[in-house]
Amino acid sequence: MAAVFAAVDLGASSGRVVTGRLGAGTLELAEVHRFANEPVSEGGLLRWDIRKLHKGLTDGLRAAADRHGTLDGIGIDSWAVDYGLLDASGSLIANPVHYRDPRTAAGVERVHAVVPPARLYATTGIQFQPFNTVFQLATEELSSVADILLIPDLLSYWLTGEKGTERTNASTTGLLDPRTGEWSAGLFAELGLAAELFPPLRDPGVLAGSYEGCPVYTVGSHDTASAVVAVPATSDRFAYISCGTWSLVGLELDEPVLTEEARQANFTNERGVDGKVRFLRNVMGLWLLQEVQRDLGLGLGYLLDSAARATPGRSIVDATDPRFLPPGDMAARITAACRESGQPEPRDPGELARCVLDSLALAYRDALSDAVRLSGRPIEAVHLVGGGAHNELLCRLTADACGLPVHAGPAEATAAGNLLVQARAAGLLDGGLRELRSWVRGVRTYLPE
Ligand code: LRH
Repeated sequence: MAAVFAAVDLGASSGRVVTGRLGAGTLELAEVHRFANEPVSEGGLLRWDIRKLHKGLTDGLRAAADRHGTLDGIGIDSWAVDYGLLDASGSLIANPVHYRDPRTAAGVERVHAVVPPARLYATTGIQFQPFNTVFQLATEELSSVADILLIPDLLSYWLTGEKGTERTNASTTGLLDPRTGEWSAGLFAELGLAAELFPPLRDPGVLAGSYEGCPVYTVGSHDTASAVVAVPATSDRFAYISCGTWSLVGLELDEPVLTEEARQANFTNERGVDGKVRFLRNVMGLWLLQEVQRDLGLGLGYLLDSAARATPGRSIVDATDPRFLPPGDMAARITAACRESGQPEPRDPGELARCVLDSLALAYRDALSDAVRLSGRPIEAVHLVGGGAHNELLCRLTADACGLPVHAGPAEATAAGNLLVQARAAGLLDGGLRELRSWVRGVRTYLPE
C-alpha cells in the first residue's frame, strides 16, 4: 500500500502544497494547491499576511485529502529568519515583519555594540545579513511577548496546538551554537534576551503533533535545508546551488568552518538535516530577475529569449550586494551599479536580463571556489536545484563559469526533501541522506564548454 505525505512549502512569492506518494520504488510528486504570498504594508512596515498563508495551507491540505483520501503525514517549511510574536494568551500580536523591510539597521548597531561581528561569527557561524533574527529582535519591544515562533513553527502551532523550534531554521536566527546545535546561552545573556522566549528546540523528523488525526512531522523547516536533502548527489564531492528567489551556494559539511577567513568571505554555517552543516553564501538569486520583470512589466520567456541573444559578459554587477535586497526600482539600481563601476549600461531589457544572468553565474563561481578554499573539500560536480533548474540559459552559463558539470534538478527539491524526511520519520524509509537522495529523480546535465 502506498503512503501519501503532504509538504507545505512557503516561498517568498507563493506557497504550495505538494503531495508525495511513496510506493513501488518511486516518490511521485503532485502540486495540489498553489497560492500567492503578497506582503502587506502595516504600521509603516512590510509584513507577511500570515492568516492568508494559513488559509492557503489549510485549503491545500483539504485539496490533498480530496485527491488522495487520508494523508500519512504533513510537514511545513518556509523561508528563514522571520517569526511571529505571541502574547501570554497565545495570540499573535501582529503580522510578522518581512525580512526585506529595512528596519533592522538600528538592530545591527545595537547587537554589534554588545557583541562585535568577529565574536558573533565565532559563536554562531552565521554570516552577516542585516535581516538575521538576532538583529530583527533587537528592534522589538518584547515586554509583553510570551513566545517567539519562527514562521513554520507558528503555522505548525496553529495546526497542532504544540509549540517548538525546529533546529535547521533555528540556526538562521544567529543565536544557535553550531558546534552543539543548542542555543548559545552566553549570547542570550549578553543580549539580555530570555532563551525561554523560544519554545524547546526539536530536530527535523520528529512528531510535532497532529492535525485532524493526521501526524504533523518536523522537517528541515528552513526551506534551504529541505532543498539540500533532495540534492541527488551520489558522492561527497558535490556543491549545490539552491536556486529560487535566493541562490544559496555551497557545500554540505560535517563540521562548521568558523575561521576569520570564512567570516570575511561572508560564508554561513547553517544547520542541515542529520546534523550536517550547510556551508554557503547567499547570492541574490532569481529575485533580481523577478524584480526586473515586475519593474518592466515583461514576461520571463521574453526576457530570457532576449538575454540569450544579447552580448555575453557586457556588464557584470555584484549579485551579493545588499543594495539589491529591498523591492522596487531594480532596473534602475542595476543600471546605476554598472555605471558606477565604469561598465556599459544595459540598453534594453535583453541586455539587462543578460547582465543579471552573467552576474549570477559569476557569483556562483566565486562562491564555489571560496567554499572549496575555505573548507578544503574538493568538488567534482554542481547540483542546481529549485525553480532555477528550469532556466536553461542560467544552467549553461553556470556550467561554463564554474568549469564543472551542472546537474540541474529537481525543480521541486524543497518539497521532495520535506517529503523524504517525513517518510523516514514515519518509519517508511531508513538510512542516512544518501539513501533518501536515491529516491530523487529529474536531473538534466549541462557540461561546461
Ligand atoms: C530562501 C531563504 C534563504 C534565507 C532567506 C531569508 O528562501 O530561506 O535561505 O537566507 O530565505
